[in-house]
Amino acid sequence: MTNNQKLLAWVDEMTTLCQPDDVVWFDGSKEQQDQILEDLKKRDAIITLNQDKLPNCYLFRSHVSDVARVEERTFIASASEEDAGPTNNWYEPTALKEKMHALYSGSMKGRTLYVIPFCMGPIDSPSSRIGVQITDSPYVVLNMKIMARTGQPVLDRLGDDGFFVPCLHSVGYPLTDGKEDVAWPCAPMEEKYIAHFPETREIWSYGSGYGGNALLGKKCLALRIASVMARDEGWMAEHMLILKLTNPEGEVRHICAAFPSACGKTNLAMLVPSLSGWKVETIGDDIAWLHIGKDGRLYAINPENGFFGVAPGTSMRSNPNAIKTIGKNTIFTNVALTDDNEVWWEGLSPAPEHLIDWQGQDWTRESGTRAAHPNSRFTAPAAQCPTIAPDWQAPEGVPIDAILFGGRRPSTIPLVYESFNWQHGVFLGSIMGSEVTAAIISDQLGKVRRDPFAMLPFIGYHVADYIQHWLDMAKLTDESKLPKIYSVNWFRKDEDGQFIWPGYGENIRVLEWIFERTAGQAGAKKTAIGNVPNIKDLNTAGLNVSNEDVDTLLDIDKDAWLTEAQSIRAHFDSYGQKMPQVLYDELQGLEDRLNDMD
Ligand code: OXD
Ligand code: MN
Repeated sequence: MTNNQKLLAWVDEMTTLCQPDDVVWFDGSKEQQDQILEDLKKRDAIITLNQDKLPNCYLFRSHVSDVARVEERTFIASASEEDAGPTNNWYEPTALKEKMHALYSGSMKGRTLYVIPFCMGPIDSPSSRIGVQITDSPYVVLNMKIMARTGQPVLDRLGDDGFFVPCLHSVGYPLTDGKEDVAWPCAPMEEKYIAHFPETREIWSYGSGYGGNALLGKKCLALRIASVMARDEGWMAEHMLILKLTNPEGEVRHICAAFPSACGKTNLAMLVPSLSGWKVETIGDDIAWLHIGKDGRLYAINPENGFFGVAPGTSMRSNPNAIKTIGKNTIFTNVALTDDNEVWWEGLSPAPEHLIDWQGQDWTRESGTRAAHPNSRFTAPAAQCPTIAPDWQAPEGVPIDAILFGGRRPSTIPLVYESFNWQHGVFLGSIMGSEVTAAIISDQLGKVRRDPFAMLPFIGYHVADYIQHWLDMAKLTDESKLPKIYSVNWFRKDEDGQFIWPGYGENIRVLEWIFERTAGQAGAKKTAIGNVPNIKDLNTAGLNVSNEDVDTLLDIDKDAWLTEAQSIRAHFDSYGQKMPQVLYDELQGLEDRLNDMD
């Protein structure tokens, strides 16, 4: 198995602390997975789905209180509070370890402690990083098997003295003194801690079994801890999809795109183009690790091995490739169950007469409640995606030609525009935001919630230092070799509140313009905010949108932008003294150019 003394000693130490009944090293084998499934079935903690329609697919229902990432219980425990910055919850590391030590003490009584060696990124990629997760959740083991490369090949790569990020996880529900288990064990909210120790590269998670709180390779390692490693080592860990775009002539470009949640990242990564001859292939749908390659260009790998996608809204219309991906070997969490033992969620298809909802209750169309939880998920192997790029696991990654920053902005922000240069592009990333809609927080309606680089909950250090790191990347190479940077906005609305742009497959028209800009072909007009396509520069053939509406989508409203600039200044100010001065210079430049407009 392994001779890595550090790993063996850590597992011993954690076993003594957590006091499980058993210790199992997860080797990734089918036998071990089958054993885990059997154990879960015995205690009614898993629902076997219709194996003819959905082979090797299972459904889990979480506890009602454990349904999403808990940002208010997520901590960056850096040695100094200043290093966590204004956007993270900070906790003094020694005090936090003491507190959590007490919680972990005996927390796995009556349970099995699993050791999961995992690799974020292809096993043979120099850009990959290894973690080892200790967990008492069999659900986590099954999900980690899909989301990361796991088992013996990881230990082989780790070797006797390789580096790994120790990731300790317990659901926080010890079966002390014969206490009965429940289907979804977890701890009360005030006992949940999702803790990151950036200096020592450690992750300690306690009390939650769900998603990013518990599958520690994803947000905790591949974003929060990796963002710190990336700053120290001169690379970037970003909340971005990666796609491969091929034009009708067979030429290829690679694009990374960052969007806040609920903006259709997975849909864009698996886009079905409405223009014939164009092809989109998927490399990743959530996270990109970017390194400068030998030729000075920026290369991306997808550190993940699967998709942990939001189910509601996913359908044959919105994302047929996702639907095809999740037809087998998939774990569903908190979706509804049909009378045929299949799955259903809002937006999939017209609602059936009868369902069992995500809490296990009978549901009919008259119930007036949601049958699937809004954050219900599928966990599916990336290799099953019909559009997965053949080279999605290339160890060196793929060279990135363009980076897109997007958000949900009903007004002001045009469909697409291009930054003048890298520094201006970093400015575009730093001002990203999404308008708050009635579905979220009503007292903030219409306000823009800023989410720089879509990384707000995922930066493992001070947000201003993170932005400085983006600026510094240009010093590591010749700037002309870096990707061009774009702002996109599919979500402009008209006076009646209707979306102007059809989105989905029609977004290929925007990608086409970007493709051609990277080839120095398509035209654009230089404006106060950046380079914006003229209407003739966009391919509108066969598009069911009037020229007047396309004009609106590309228009720059001086007054709206001056108001936007004020809101950006307040946003920058809220990040304190450390904000790089060049960003204020960019803001001033924007205001000056706007004031020069007629
Ligand atoms: C995710 C998220 O689950 O961004 O990917 O929250
Ligand atoms: Mn995400």
